[in-house]
Amino acid sequence: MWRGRTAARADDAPDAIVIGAGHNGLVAANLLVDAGWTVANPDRTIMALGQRWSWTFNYYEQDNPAVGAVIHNAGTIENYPDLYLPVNQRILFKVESNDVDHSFWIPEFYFKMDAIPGRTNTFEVTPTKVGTYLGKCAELCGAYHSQMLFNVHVVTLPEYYAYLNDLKAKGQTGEIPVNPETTTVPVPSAKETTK
Ligand SMILES: [Cu+2]
Repeated sequence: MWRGRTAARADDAPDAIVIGAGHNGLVAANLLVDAGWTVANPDRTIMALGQRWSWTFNYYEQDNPAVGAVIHNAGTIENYPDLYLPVNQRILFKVESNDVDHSFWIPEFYFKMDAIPGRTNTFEVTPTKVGTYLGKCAELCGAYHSQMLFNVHVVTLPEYYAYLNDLKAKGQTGEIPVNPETTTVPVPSAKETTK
């Protein structure tokens, strides 16, 4: 198990603290974590599901009276999904793939984790700064790999709940599970012809 801080900044304040269990104890750029490893009592649990070529996020808030449901948000090539994270909360991530190897990457967290079909990789992160960041796929996964972007919003806990309750009101409840049968995010025809 390792505990890493982001690289030193001028104000010496990391954007996030990442905790994981590695095979070799290195704070490596591409950390692989054994399936089944879990953080004890995380504040929040979120699944990041990669597929060609976007991300789906599931927020497991069914036991939390402030939300009371699993909430999902799925992106497409044309509409990058948002990922909301509450500041100063310990967030357990489960990283999954529907099809090929992807890699969940938030460059400003100095961390990425592979999304591999058939296994669950986990890590814990505690964002420590409110802000907006860009997330990416760090594993070349096909024609639209570079479109696998997502917007990361580190917000206060009340703002996080407000966001999830907004999605709940829109009917985005229930888990979108790993499902290799629904692998490919539709490619818009306009983009197809321009590539
Ligand atoms: Cu990818």
